[in-house]
Parts: sequence; structure tokens; C-alpha cells
Amino acid sequence: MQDHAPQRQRQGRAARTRMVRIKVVSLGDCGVGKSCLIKRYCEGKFISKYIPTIGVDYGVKPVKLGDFEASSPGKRTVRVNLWDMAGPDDYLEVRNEFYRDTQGALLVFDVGSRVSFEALPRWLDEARCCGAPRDMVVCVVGTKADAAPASRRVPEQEARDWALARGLRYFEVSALTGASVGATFATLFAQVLASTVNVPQDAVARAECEAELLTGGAQ
Ligand SMILES: Nc1nc2c(ncn2[C@@H]2O[C@H](COP(=O)(O)OP(=O)(O)OP(=O)(O)O)[C@@H](O)[C@H]2O)c(=O)[nH]1
Ligand SMILES: [Mg+2]
Repeated sequence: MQDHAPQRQRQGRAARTRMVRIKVVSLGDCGVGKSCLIKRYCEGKFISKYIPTIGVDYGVKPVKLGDFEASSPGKRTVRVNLWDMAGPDDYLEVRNEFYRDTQGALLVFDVGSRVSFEALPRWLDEARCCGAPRDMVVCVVGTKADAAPASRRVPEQEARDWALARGLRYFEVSALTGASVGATFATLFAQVLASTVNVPQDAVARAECEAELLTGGAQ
């Protein structure tokens, strides 16, 4: 059947059908660096002053990833909806509203805080109890990797083993220097896309090695 809709309308419709949206949350104790990690990725900035998140912050980010390139004609656009959750217990009721339909999670601790590492199982439990899907992709992230070795409280190998034992990927990052921030997000997004919209595995592999695949602000 012939489509009589004006061209602009048809283009808008086509763009919408090519659009893929994914929902990602950040989890972890207060002060571990969730907001700084997201800010570094989205804006390429680092804020040294601690500004606790009140409840939850929201941002949306177009990304390009292998065959899924933002705004390029004929290719599919990925829009990532990022929900940055506050760590304190007081905000459980707020976080509770955001776990459903979540496809990806950054499970964050500070490599200089043993307590924040030991809290990780509780964060996974909270996500599951609050309705996060069973197949939600989780990346474990150790932050503040720039800190002096003497202040480290969680050896990298221990964190890597903890993640591996649960079938999860582990990244050690610094929002201060930007180290591994792009690769972390690229891997998470690629794994979510691979599990939800059949992105070829080679796109996942490329994303894992090439942080440059991401658009603006990524390091
Ligand atoms: N050196 C260093 N400091 C960091 C890094 N990431 C975060 N910080 C500092 O850690 C503090 C807390 O960072 P936030 O990102 O606000 O922590 P959060 O996890 O969002 O905390 P809540 O919102 O309270 O749950 C801030 O003073 C940051 O500057 C990092 O990679 N390196
Ligand atoms: Mg925060």
C-alpha cells in the first residue's frame, strides 16, 4: 500500500522505529562515586566536591556502538536513560520505583572502602527484591583507582574474582582521570544490546576493546 503521509512524518516514524532505548541504573553506597562516574562519562568533567544525590538523578545520552550509531541515517540510534540513585538507606523508597524494566546496572564500590565492597551483595539483593529483571546486565565497578596504593582496601584481584564468581564483568575506573570510564559504559551498553536486540557479538567485542566507539565526553 502507498504511504501518503508527508515525507517529514514518514522520516520521523522511520527514525522512531530505528530508535533503541535502554535503561541503566547506578547502585552502591553513598560517596563511592556513582554520580562522578556518570558525569565523567556524559560530560567529560570531574567534580571534586561531594554533592550527595537527593533521591535520584536522571540523564539521557545518545550513544554510538558498532552498528548502532547515534543519528546516522540508515543506522539505529541508541538512547541510554541513566538513573543515578542515591546510596543512603533513607532513599530506598525512591530507588524502589526505578528498578523495574532496568536492563543494565553499574554496581559501584570504592576501592578504598572495604565497607562499600562488602555492601555489594546487599545492593544486588535490593535490586532483585525491588523488581529488577532477572536478566539485568550488571557490571561491577571499583572507583577511585587513581588513589594512592596505600589507601586501597580492596585488592583488584579480589574484586575481579568476586565479580567472576557471579558471572559479572569487573572494571576499575577513575572519574578523576577518566581511566576505563568509556570502556565500562561501552561494555555495559553492548551487553545490554546483545541481550535485548540481537546486536552481533563482534559489536560487543569491539566495544570491549575500543572505548572510542562512544560519543562525546567518553574517555
Ligand atoms: N579521587 C577520586 N575521587 C572520586 C572519584 N569518584 C568520585 N570521587 C569523589 O568521591 C566523592 C563522592 O562522589 P559522588 O559521585 O558524589 O558519590 P555518589 O556515589 O554519587 O554518592 P551518593 O549520591 O551520596 O550516593 C566526591 O567528593 C568525588 O569527588 C574518583 O574516581 N577519584
Ligand atoms: Mg550521587
